[in-house]
Amino acid sequence: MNQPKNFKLKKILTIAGSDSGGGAGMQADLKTFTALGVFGMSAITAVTAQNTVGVQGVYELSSSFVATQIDSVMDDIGADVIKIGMLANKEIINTVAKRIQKYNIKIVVLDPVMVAKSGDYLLQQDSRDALIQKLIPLSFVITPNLHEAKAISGIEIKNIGQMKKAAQIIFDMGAKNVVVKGGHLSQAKKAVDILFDGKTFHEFTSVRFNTPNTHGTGCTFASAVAAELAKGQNIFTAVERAKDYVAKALQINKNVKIGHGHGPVCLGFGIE
Ligand code: PXL
Repeated sequence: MNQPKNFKLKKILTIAGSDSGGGAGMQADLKTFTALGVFGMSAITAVTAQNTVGVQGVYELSSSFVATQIDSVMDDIGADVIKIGMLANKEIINTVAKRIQKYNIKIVVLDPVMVAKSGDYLLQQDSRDALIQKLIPLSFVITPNLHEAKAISGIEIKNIGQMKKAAQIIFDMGAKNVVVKGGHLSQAKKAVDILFDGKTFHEFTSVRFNTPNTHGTGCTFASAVAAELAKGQNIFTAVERAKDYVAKALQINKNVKIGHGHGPVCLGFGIE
């Protein structure tokens, strides 16, 4: 594809864990960035030994080596947007917060990853307060699912009214925008996500797909939001397009068999 002479490629740094199975984590992030036409870079926080069935092991990198990776990228290449996924522990959270401040990154998409679908912990349980205190105030948008929204806000979430209440509480912690993803809301026929920008609650509704291939949905969604923001979209349009992207990915992947469990959402091609 020929780009016009004045084309300015947008760059995103994902700070996230590696999923050896290729379905979630930084693998999902980089595939999504590529599919949406932005240049992806990575600082790995933890390496998981993982497949579509579960997580067999987690190896956390030292926070100082996470910092070194971020410095390597920022000192030479730079980033228009930072997307954050699995952070593993509070030392890494503190380091990432300091680097965001050092490099004065304004567009930070925070996916507050806590637990894998298999139930394995991706953030040590004593680290929630550090996430709230250090990273939420630095984030342009945070994208919790219902489980994470409950853990952060401290309230029970069983309906759309409570999703809005949680979004308000998390907004008051300092995030500029909050997307509470309602995909796990039981009994609902549609998947409803709430975006709160401090003034208005926007509701995004989509059909629920009947597919086992849902691994990496959260990473893919947050990465698509990050890509659209990098390309200059406002938060409403970025969320709208990211939802659309995930819906298309779920359509495309539904007949693909990868592994014996929950197959990946994002194959990285076939949409654009
Ligand atoms: O989907 C959350 C997530 C994020 N990062 C890594 C993961 C997962 C889920 O399995 O493995 C590395």
